Amino acid sequence: MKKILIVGAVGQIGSELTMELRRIYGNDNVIASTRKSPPSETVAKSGPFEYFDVVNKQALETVCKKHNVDCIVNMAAILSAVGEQNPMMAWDINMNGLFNVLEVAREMKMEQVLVPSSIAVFGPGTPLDCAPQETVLKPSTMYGVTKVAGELVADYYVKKYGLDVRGLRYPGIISNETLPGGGTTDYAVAIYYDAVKYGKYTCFVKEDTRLPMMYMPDCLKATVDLMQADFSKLKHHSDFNVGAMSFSVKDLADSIKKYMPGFTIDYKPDFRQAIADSWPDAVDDKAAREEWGWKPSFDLDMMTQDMLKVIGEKHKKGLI
Ligand code: AKB
Repeated sequence: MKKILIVGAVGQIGSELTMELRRIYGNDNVIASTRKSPPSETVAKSGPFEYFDVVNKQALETVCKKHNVDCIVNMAAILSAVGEQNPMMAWDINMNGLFNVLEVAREMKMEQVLVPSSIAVFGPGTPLDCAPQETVLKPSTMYGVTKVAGELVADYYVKKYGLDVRGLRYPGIISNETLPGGGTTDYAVAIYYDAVKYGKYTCFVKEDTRLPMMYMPDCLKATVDLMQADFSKLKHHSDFNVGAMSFSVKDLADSIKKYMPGFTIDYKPDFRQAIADSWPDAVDDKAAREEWGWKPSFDLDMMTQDMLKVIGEKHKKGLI
């Protein structure tokens, strides 16, 4: 891979993935892009940056030609909670954006496309205790619908055109660099910020809500490992389950209390409870482990210690 375009480089995963790929492939070889929000100083100063809307195919094509892009990582998406407020916008950005990415990659004969999926593909009918790789995919959110359709479309491009398209079903991602926006699993990030700032947190899902989660360093590793995997060895392409941790909100709060004994939590469940209840507790990621060697590193307490340390330092410096 010579030139990688990251679409959605200002978001939670996109911003950190940009820096990780710049570290691996060189700053000038990773073009960050977004629709309108300005990038962080780190992203803006370390390499090329472009503004365009992924639903505008011509704009995407122009940027790809300008930089001789041969790999697109499409991180632009409307997530589950915001998608329920505006389903048509979720469809437009998630599906039409994806089609543009795949079409431009096909027309320009690119080397690779990475299109993320999510645990949101699961829903009623999926075994919720540990979702298998192959199972019923009947999500109840528009975000989930676009992710199921996205996986199918991506696999179609692999079969029909021989395009190298890959993707993983991200669980809730927890990080301390860029805040997530508009997802159901956002509580697992917000809890750390509120713990540091106020010593307490009001959670929008119930304490026994248990979902699959992953710390950002593992998320970056999973993404890069899949991008670097030997395509000929992959049996799956755009729908890999990737597991790391599975914990309830109570487990999460208890983990924080180990390092901040005064921390308190209360619960005010809202519409996101139903979304969380439709997703599995954990996922079976045997296919990812067998086909490209996936192995996570962080457990809940390791993550909590790191999150509290980094967010605590930011707080002391007045950055949050
Ligand atoms: C969301 O909560 O919508 C996302 C996801 C699990 O894909 N974080």
